[in-house]
Amino acid sequence: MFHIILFGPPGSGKGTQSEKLIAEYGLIHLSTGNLLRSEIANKTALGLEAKSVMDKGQLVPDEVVIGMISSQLDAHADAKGFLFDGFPRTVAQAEALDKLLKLKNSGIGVFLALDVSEEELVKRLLGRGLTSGRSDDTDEAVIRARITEYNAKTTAVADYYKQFDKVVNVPGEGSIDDIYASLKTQIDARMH
Ligand code: B4P
Repeated sequence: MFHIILFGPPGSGKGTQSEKLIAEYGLIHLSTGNLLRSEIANKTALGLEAKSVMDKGQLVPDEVVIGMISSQLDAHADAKGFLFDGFPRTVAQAEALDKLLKLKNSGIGVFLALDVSEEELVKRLLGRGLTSGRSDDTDEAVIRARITEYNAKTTAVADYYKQFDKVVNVPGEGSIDDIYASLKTQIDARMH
């Protein structure tokens, strides 16, 4: 099993690159953002709780997100590997993932971190907000709150994986295809 974590701030290109990576490597794509939006669309109790948090640009409680990932891992027990997109976003989520996958020393394949400047992130997300209908993309204050939440709670996740030598930083500005080529080079160097 080879697992990839695609990491980076909101709007760094995780969702965009994930679509291309799963097509290439045949991994199961687990995006906690997509899973949460699907709960919201289906008007579940979990979705109602998540929506009020997401609309403020904050992180959904760890136990909710970990529960969702746990069910997905069970549902895809025969997968050849997972591509985690937007998860883990806290150190508690990272530790829970190790337990769920029964990994020693965070034995994932690679942790790919996309680097993008804050101004570029805001520009991209406001741009997506014009067409996506995502309520967390239309208000610049909410976008800035998501970035603040990332800096406060999520950057520590990269430090967690650094102790196991899993982190590779990849420039996330430039063309989508060039960024994809850089990600692919890093994965191929570790996959075989
Ligand atoms: P996510 O759905 O993970 O969303 P994201 O951070 O906005 O997105 P992503 O990085 O995937 O955006 P993409 O680049 O595809 O999270 C949303 C919310 O859900 C969070 O704020 C939180 O509340 C909650 N949540 C999710 N996971 C959680 C967890 N584990 N724990 C707690 N809460 C959680 O797209 C951005 C835009 O950039 C697009 O318009 C795209 O077209 C564009 N773009 C991409 N690459 C580009 C490039 N190279 N150049 C120019 N534009 C580009």
